[in-house]
Amino acid sequence: RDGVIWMDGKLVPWRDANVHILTHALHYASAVFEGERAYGGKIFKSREHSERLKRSANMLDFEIPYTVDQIEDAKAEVMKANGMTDCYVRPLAWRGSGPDMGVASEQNPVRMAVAVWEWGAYYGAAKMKGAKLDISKWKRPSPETVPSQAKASGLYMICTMSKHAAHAKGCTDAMMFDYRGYVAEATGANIFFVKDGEVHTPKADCFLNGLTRQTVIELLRDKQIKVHERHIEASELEGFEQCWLTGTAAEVTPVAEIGDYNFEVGALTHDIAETYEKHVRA
Ligand code: AKG
Repeated sequence: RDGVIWMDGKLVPWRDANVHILTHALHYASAVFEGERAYGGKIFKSREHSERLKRSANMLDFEIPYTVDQIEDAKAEVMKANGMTDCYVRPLAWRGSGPDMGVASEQNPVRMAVAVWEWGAYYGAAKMKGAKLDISKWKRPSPETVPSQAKASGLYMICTMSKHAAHAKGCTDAMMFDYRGYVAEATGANIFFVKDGEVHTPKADCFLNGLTRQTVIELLRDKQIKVHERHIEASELEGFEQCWLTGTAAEVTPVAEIGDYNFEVGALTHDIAETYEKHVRA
């Protein structure tokens, strides 16, 4: 693959952007990242993503040695160097290899990289016809167990396992319940439901309150549509008429099935997907 990656303040060829095998993050998951999309040369909610990256690192007990402005510059620099205007942007920060090996990482340098690449429809054909979701056996843990508002690589472990299980069953992705049994989210996207013209979405109290989730809620409220952020029981799935997923990568993707339940890819789903698309490009 060609192109360059921004790494610790320098642009390095894609193939040379490597780390040492004793990198703390590889052994103990001390890494945080962001997922951003640029549309027409401009990253949607760029500053919010950079601020969240720094906050996520703080939640994992490390400090990124760059200011938000410097992170903004790094993203712009790597996009320009790769000649990209419409792309996915992936900043990553982690604890590198230190003088000693072990769980504690105070002495390990904090490192950072930003990669960009083209990423089309996250769920492929499901963007049009609706995703098919498996129900994961893994539950999103309590915020007393993990820092759920950090976009931390380690928290994706159960997401990867859930998505593998879903793929093995021919599904697009998986929906996870939380530790209490409430509906939580998909493996890399938040979830919304429609019933009687109103929207219901799980309260983000044990999973990441996505920037796309927040944007979609605002866009719906601008349309005078009622949005209920609340705990959703498994038994309610049967009564919902439409369903969609939101995420930077996923954008707004309709859901056609969750386990044995079917949903219509209906008017409101199409409408919010289109409104979101216009909004991010505006
Ligand atoms: C996003 O960029 O929307 C994510 O949350 C990351 C999901 C992924 O990497 O698949």
